[in-house]
Order: sequence, then structure tokens, then C-alpha cells
Amino acid sequence: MKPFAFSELLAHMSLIRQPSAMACSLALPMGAALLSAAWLFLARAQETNEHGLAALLDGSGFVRIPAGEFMMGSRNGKPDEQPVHRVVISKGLEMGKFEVTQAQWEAVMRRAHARVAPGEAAEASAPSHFKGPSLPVENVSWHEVQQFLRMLNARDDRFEYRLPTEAEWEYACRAGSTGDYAGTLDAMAWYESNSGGQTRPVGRKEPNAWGLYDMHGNVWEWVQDWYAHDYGEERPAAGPASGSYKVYRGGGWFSSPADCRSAVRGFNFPIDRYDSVGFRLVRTPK
Ligand SMILES: [Ca+2]
Repeated sequence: MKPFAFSELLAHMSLIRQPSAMACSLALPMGAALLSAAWLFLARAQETNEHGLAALLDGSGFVRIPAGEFMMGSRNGKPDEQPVHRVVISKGLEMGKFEVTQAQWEAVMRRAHARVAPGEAAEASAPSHFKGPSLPVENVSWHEVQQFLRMLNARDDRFEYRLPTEAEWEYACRAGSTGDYAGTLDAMAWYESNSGGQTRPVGRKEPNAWGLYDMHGNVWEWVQDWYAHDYGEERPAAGPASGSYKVYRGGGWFSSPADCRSAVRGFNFPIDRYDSVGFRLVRTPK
């Protein structure tokens, strides 16, 4: 039963309620209220499971990305999206179906702050500007993401968790598409025109052809690579060996449509935090 169905039921009950049937008029709403509470509990539990740490560890929060090749970059875009070049993704991998949520971040990072006072630990492990367990974590620097990865890797000896490379990210975002977006932007993304000025719970828009949600919009996503001002003539699948800025991809809740394109590249210092930048995981067997 969905909440709107329940409110419709209540409205209907208020119409049929009779003054002479007092016991009935009390018992029915109470029963319905209990049903509603149970539904909300189950819905939250399901959402918590789907967006919680268990979904990462049991693999249900990942989708399989096949090995393959694609054309990276865009001729319609900015100079740093060029030259368009062929990239081979030589090994398949698993990528997070969703951006990492606040529930997941906090479940992992509470241990990282276990030595400080409980109140401080709670605050330190909940860095996001917009609060909610199913919202993407944001306001985390690239370096803080590395700490999250170390903590998560320490909990699971079967897989290595990491950020996608920039090439892996664009390959997965495109999911075989070659245009500006992997589908219809409004159907797939939270961005300036529809976000209401904030992040949104992950997974509420349409996924791309490979089952990945929110690759366009909601929060930009840190990737592994250092930023280079263009791709060079012989750009390998891996990024430059060093640099000043780390790359993030996909656009966020306040971005224009142009900044949500598959090929667009954002970048900033790895110590910086923004309420529009989060990340997504990749995992491979150890
Ligand atoms: Ca995103």
C-alpha cells in the first residue's frame, strides 16, 4: 500500500463515518494508522537496505560493466574534452548502481572516528550539507574519499573498492550511447531545472542502459584521475601520473544541461569539498 492510497482510504472512511457508530469510527482509523506505520517501517527498511552498507558488501548495490571500447570525449564540448579518442576497457568491473549514500558513508566512517567522543564522531561522519540517509554523500574531499575506501577495504577481503578511472566513468555513463547524454536528461537527471536547489535521494530517476542511476546530475562524482587540460594525441585509458586537480564527472543538482553531458569534466583540488560533489564506487575481485 502506498501513502497516497492510505490517505485516500482515510478520506473515504471519514465520508462513511456515522455518529452512531463511534466504536467503529475509532477502530477503523486506528487499524489504518497501524497499517500505515507498518508500511512506512517496511518502506524505510527496504530503502535503508538498498541504500545501506549491506548493499555494497552483498553486491546488490553494484551492476556489472562489461569490458569493451568506446570513443571518449566530445567534439561539441569544451577544449578539455578533446581530442575524441578510442579507449579500451580491457577488463569488466562492477560499478555502484547509485552514488554512495550518506547511510553508507556514515556506516563506514563511524569507525574511522571511533576514538573521538560519540557526539563528535557522529558529526565528523556526517559531513553532508543536505541531510538524509538515501541522499548522496557530498561535501567530502577526494582525500576523504580515499579514507572511506581504506575503511571499506578493511572490512571486505574479497574485493578491492576504489573510484572509477575517468575513462571507466565515461564508458559506464555512456553505456553504449554516443550523444551528449545517455538518454533524455529530464528523465535521468536531477539538475538546475528540476532539483529544487538540493540533492535528491539516489535512484529515483531512470537508469541508463546498463542500470546505473544518477550518472547525469544529482552530485558530481570524484574519479581517480588527475586532471589534464586535454586528452593529448595518444591518451591511454589511465590518466596522467600527477597533477594539481582531481576530476569529477556528470554534473550536479545546480548544473546546467551542458554541464551534465557524458563528456564534460569538472575538476578541483583534492582537498576541496563541495555540496555538489560526491562519488560512486567500483569494485573488482582481489
Ligand atoms: Ca551523479
